[in-house]
Amino acid sequence: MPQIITLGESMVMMVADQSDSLQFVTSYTRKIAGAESNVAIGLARLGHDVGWISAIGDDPFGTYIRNTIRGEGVDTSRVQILPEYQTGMLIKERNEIGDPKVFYYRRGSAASQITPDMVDESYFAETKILHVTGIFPALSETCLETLLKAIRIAKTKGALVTFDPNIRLKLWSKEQARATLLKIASLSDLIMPGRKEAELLIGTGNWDQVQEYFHTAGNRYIVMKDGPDGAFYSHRESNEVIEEGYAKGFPVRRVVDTVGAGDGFAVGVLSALLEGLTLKEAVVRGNAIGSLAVTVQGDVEGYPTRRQLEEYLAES
Ligand code: KDG
Repeated sequence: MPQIITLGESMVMMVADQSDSLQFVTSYTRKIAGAESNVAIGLARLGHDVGWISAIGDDPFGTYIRNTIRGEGVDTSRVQILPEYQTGMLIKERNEIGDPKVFYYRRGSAASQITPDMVDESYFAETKILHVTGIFPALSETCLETLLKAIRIAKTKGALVTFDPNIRLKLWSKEQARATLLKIASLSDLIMPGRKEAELLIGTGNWDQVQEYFHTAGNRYIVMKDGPDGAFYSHRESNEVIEEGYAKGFPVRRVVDTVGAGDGFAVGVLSALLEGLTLKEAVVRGNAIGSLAVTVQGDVEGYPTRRQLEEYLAES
């Protein structure tokens, strides 16, 4: 049984081969997208035992997604095939500068039909970390209920609940996102918003206020990502400060695509905490993997193996 579990939707991703508006693009390269499976893949590359709960359609893209994720060493035994629904799709523009535009074709997808009965308690027997993001609960009411059930199970097993808000305003309104994500935050041990996400959630990206807000809400670990500059972190246990500070980002020579960097950051943080490292060390590793992720076009291609990570940290 996996030590880390995550759940969410993955989609086939078509990345435009030409950097034009999609109206003029004539060919695409096929890849995989999905924040939670990105994290699962990154953790498996570092040698961790990770499971991904999801659903796919009975279609070639679903098979491609499941087989690729399984091929990375992630346990996909809890991925259900729902023949009446299709696997979702995402199309991404190619950009020379800045974040690329993405277009979703995912409404009513197989993953949006996931229901709480698809999550069984026995799967959590050895779980140390449950990782959730704000994308899955935005897909449907039953996805939200499923996520809340997974959190309830994880808590009864004493697992750490980690939460990346990953706010996607193409999926819901600001008000809906804020209400639901603050509820999930209050159930989590660790929250890692970006500065803009903190602003949307609590009305400020000021680190002192962010720290106070989420510690008061019950989070033991808070990490606020500050883009390529680095990340703030704070760890408190029963109001006692264990550590807090700021870890600088790693310099990147050429940014190709920033999508997937936040998930890479999560891979670094979660893997390090699982290995018993401090939050500061976890954030440094998160920054390292985030910086590797932006050097390539796909979400996960830049995530390192254990050896690559060690070499990169030694050289930096
Ligand atoms: O974090 C990267 C994800 O945003 C990307 O893979 C697509 O999961 C995705 C989504 O729903 O936007």
